[in-house]
This record gives sequence, structure tokens and C-alpha cells, in this order.
Amino acid sequence: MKDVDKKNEGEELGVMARRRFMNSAALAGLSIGAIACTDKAATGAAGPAASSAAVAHGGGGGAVHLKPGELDTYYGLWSGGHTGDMRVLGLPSGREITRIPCFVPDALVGWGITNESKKVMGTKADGSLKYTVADTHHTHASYKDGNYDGRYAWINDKINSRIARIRLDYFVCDKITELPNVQGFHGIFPDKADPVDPKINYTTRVFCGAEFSIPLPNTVGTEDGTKYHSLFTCVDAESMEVRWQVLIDGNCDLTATSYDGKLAATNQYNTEMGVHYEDMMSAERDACLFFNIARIEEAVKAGKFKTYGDSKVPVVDGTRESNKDAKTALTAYVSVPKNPHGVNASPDAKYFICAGKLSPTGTVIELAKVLEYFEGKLESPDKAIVAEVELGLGPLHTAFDGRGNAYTTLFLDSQVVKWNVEAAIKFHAGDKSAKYVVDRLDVQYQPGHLNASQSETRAADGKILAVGCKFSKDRFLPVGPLHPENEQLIDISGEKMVLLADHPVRGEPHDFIIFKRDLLKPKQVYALDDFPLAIKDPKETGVFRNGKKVTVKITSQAPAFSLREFKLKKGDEVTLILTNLDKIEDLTHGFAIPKYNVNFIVNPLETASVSFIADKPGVFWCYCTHFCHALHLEMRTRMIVEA
Ligand code: K7E
Ligand code: CUA
Ligand code: CA
Repeated sequence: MKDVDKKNEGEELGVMARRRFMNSAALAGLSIGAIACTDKAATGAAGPAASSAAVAHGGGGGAVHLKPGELDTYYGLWSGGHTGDMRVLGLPSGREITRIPCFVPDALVGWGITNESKKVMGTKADGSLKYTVADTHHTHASYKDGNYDGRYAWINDKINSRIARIRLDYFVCDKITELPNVQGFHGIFPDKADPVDPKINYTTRVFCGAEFSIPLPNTVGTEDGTKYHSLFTCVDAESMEVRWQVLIDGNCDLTATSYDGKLAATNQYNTEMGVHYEDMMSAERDACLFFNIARIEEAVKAGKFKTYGDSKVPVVDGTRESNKDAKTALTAYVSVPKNPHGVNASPDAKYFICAGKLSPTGTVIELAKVLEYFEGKLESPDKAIVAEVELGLGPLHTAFDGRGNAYTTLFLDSQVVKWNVEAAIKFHAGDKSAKYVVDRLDVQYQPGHLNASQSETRAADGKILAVGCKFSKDRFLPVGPLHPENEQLIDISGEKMVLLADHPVRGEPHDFIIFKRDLLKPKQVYALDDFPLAIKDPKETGVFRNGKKVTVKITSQAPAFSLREFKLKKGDEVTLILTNLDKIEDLTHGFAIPKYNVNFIVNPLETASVSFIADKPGVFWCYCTHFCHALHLEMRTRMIVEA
């Protein structure tokens, strides 16, 4: 393993930090970084020494190779990136267990094909899907008492500004909401308590940041970016309706929430309100923008809002100009260095940490001081900064081990730096002997998100850390020009980080969370009554005609469908309903109709339906697509469409 980098622990730190701020000359910084990392690849920083250390280590994350039949200790909920789904991994093995489709059709489960899933996804007037692409980045789960409660997870779609909710009892997406009047919906974080009612110690809101400012209303006409706007959105965790939005200066990137429910924040990299990237990186400092949730909701209640366009959502004014008086302010803009990325809440509930991205620093903001500012006791919100220390080049995201240490990815340095938050605060306060950097580990390569087991909860356990490396280069067999990303697993139970494993993943997950397995209690069989269309008895099945409108009701029980054949007429408007009456765990059937582009599954006691026009006459063998029985191949029925 590489020696701890001494260069960041010297006295000239402050000077270096300033000198190493990226300026426009380093615009190509990202590609410079990529080249630098190729060099590192050659030196093999995490070579055989690291692997044998991992084997010997044995603590924390434990073995990554589980024996056959052994179960993982953690669930990982991974954003699926371009595939628009959520991936479920077992950790520490890194095995992908399933994918939960959300924003994009999925032929395995029939997502985007069944009427039930289309209703969740949203359709156009002609019944086709409103959107078929997505770009998911961030996934977070509901909280109770500062820990995950296993009810819900949420995931964002940056392209079409949608937020999806996943029910963690059945591992299915049950609601999707499109946010009004925003573009580039990026950061997402559930609240952890109510700011006013102490009895509500669980998630009831989800906050969503919009990264791109747009003209409001969105009409062409001005090139002046200061006339563009971004909104910070609050979505109701239960109804998934948009509760309110805040008009802000600058933009939103990532989002964090405090444990007491009083504060949410988003880091801003475009306080310049530029429309070109040179403008977006022209200032030396940007901001971490804090929202006073209780005051915002009071303002909404008091009717101090406007609405935009067709949207009825109340929008309160969170711009700098309107929020100068701290005692009534809805927002506070804390100045942080150049184009920050990532804002993360420490598990001791005390701090938010912004990573510098174009500045080599991490900024620690004390939440108690932000609240003091809102009470008028602090002259500037910037006084809430208790540390701003150099970490390395390209800091992006931060995770925690629950023992006072933070782990920040350094995109340009291709490293994870482990640093002690209280030591950094001492160093910042003038104690230059405070060694806040604890360890550095080379990763392969260019890490973005990272997260530790239970990191963003009060139950952070400091066992394992996963790192989403954006470039895998030489780590896997080459598969043409598109390389997988490399999700690396690191043991963080000791003083030194130890690299445990590489795992290729299809692009591009971005973010993920790691859950103790006993916090989730998934159900494996549905209740028949969960589905209004459920067919409870095979005797109720058949073809039911009302003019051109035809309902076909079928049930499945291995190895047969209740109908051996069913007859339709060309031009019929068909709705086919299928209930799986098998009630044994893991006994899933599928239903595919050749040439009709239909394929979906029904899990035990699940009901699903599809609608289509019987526009092609002939005989069509509908067959079971999910291996269920020795007679699986024979599990078919004939759809006979008369001309
Ligand atoms: Cu850093 Cu979209 Cu979370 Cu990617 S963002 S890494
Ligand atoms: Cu039923 Cu295969
Ligand atoms: Ca900037």
C-alpha cells in the first residue's frame, strides 16, 4: 500500500490550498486527472500487497467470498444509472441480487408493459409511455429515529425530473412524481424528523434539488443566466405529491438533511448563475444553501407564495435579496470554495460536509451554528464554518464510520482520504499539530460516490466502504470501447483502509446506500386482495365481450393456465387479466404473446393486466416465460384471432 501522503499535513497547507485552487487554465482538469491515473495504473498501487493484506485482515467487512448458501450481512441499494432502475446488491459479496425497474421498461417483470406499471410510470393520451429513458443518480431510504426503517427508498431521474418511490416490503416501485418547473433534478434526501412535532421522528418529506436553472416561464428570449431560476422541491413521502418549492439564487446539486428535521441543504456550484461553464467556475467561492424548513412551511401556510404556469405548487421566495434578515430568513447561503460537490450529514448529527471539487478542500459546517444564525445570534452564516481543510484534488463525496472519521473521494487523485473531523476542526482553529488526515488509499480509478455501511444514519457501523470508481481501465477483461465502472469494496474497520474487492458494474450507478440486512423484512407472497382485478377462482375465467371491448380473464397454476385457448376477433380492444393462484414462495409465472410485444410476470398471488388491439389475425401461442415446473415449456395457451 502507498505511504500516507505527507504533503497535506505540513504547515504550508493553507498556502497550498489557495495555490491549488483550480482556475480556468485547469479547465481540462478532468482529462488531466485521467491521464495521471493511467500512470498510476502502471505502478499498480493496489497490487498483490494490498490483496494479501485484505485476506489477512478478516475484520469489519469480513470475507468477500461467501460460502455457497451463506447470506450477505448487508443489502446495498444501488442507483442503476442509465438503466433507470434500482439495483439490489448483497454485501460484502458484491453479488447483484435483483434490479427494481422504476423509470424505464423492463421485459423481465413486464414493467412498462402491464397496465399497473404504466399507471405508475405515466402515459400519454394514446396510452403509450410518456418517457422511456432515465438517468438515475441518487438513492436514499426512509428514516425513523435516525436509522433506516425499511419502509421506502427513493431514486431520482435527472433527465425528466422524476422521483420514484420503492416500497421496500415488496421491492417494487409504486409511485413516480414529475417535479414541475425544474430541469436536471439531481440531489435527493428524505428528512429524518419533523422540525416542529417531536412525535414525528421519521421521514415525511423528501427534498429534491434542481441542478439546472431555467427561464420561468420556460420561454426563449434571454441569454442572461441571472434571469434563470432553480427551485428546491419538497415532496410528501406518503402521497408523493409536491408540497412546496423554494425559488433560489444559484443552483442545487446534492442534498442533505439534519437529524432534527430543522434543516436541509444543497451545495451550489453555480452561484455565478452562468449559462456557460467558464462562467460557472469564475468565482473562487460558491455556497452551501440551507433551508429553514419550519419557516418555509409557515410561509406557505400564511399564503406568502406564488405559483408558476400550470403548476398549483406554492413557491416561496428563498433568494438572497429577500432573505437578508436572519430572524425571518427562509434560507442561508454559506460560502464554500469553488464549485463544491456533495453535501453529507455526519452520523453524530453535528455537521454537514461539503467537498470542494475544484478546490482541494473539505468544508465542515456546524448545524447548531446555522440555527444560531437563523436566531440572529451569528452575524453571518459563514461563521458556521468550523473547518476548511485540504484533502487532495477533486474531492466529491463523503462517507462516515461513526467513529468520528470521514472518507472523501478524490476524483483527480484517484484516492479515498480518511480524515478525522474533530482534528480538522482543531487544525482549522489554529492547532497546526492536529493531524487530521488518517489514511489515504489509491482506488482504481477516479472515484465519484462512496458510502460506508449505514453511513448516513446514526447507526453508522464503520465496517465496509464501497467506492464507485468512474473508470475501470485495466481492471477487467476488455469488452470493447465501453468499460464497466468499478465498484470497489474497502474494509474500514481498522485504522488503515484495506482494499477487498473489485466489482464491474454497468454504467452508471453514481450513488448507493448500504443497509444492515435485518432492517429489511421483504414479503415473498402477495395478498390476492392487494389487486382490485384479482381473479380468485379459475371458474371465473373466460372471454367476456362487450361489443369490441373484450376482457380475457386467466389464472395460472403450475403447470397450466386456466384457459387452454381463447378466441378474439380482429380489431378487438382487449384487456387481458392474469392472476397467479400459486401461493408458494418463488413460484412465478410469465405470460408472453408472440408478435404482440407482450411479456410480463405474475408473482405468487399477484394480478397483472395488459391492454392491446387484436390487430393481427392468426394463432398465437401465449407461453409462460418464467421457468416454473417440469412442464414449464408445455405451459401455454392459444390466442386465436379470427379475421
Ligand atoms: Cu457526484 Cu450525480 Cu451524485 Cu455522480 S453525482 S458521482
Ligand atoms: Cu409457468 Cu413457467
Ligand atoms: Ca462556481
